[in-house]
Amino acid sequence: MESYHIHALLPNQCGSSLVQTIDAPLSLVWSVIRQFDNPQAYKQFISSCKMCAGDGGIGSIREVMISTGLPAKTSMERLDKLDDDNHVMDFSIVGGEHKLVNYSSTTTVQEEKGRKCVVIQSYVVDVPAGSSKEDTCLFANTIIECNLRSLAKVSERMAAL
Ligand code: A8S
Repeated sequence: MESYHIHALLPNQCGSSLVQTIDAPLSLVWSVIRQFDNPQAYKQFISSCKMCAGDGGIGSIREVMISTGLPAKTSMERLDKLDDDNHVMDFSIVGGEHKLVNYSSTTTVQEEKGRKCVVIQSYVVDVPAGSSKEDTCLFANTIIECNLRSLAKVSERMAAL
């Protein structure tokens, strides 16, 4: 499972991986993550999302509108992998108005003891000219940490129903 998160980094790139334990069954958590056409199901900072190509399968493209207050307006994102057997999803950012150029990420879910699971999200992104690896990763990590905490909340609420 860890091997999904090993990404080669070019000299001008940085990356990281974030881990979240969730007190809900894997099948439920995966059902929330896998909906490429509905990232707002758990991601923060998104005001809306529209599909530009595909219907949520591999190769689909979505355009995500970002809420005000962030240094970003839109993001065009392509679904690169959706593996329902191993619970792995990859997507890349292919355009938009923001500073995460060449961003690509992998999200996996694994079962833990009990009714728990562990979600790992890793990514690679270009470091923009005039910025440092540390600042670029800190920015992306902050967003992803918020999203993973939100995924945990949403899933745990659903699991309690
Ligand atoms: C994800 C991860 C990230 C999304 C970032 C890091 C983003 O959607 C936001 C602000 C930005 O400046 C970049 O898994 C971008 O979605 C909230 C628009 C890409």
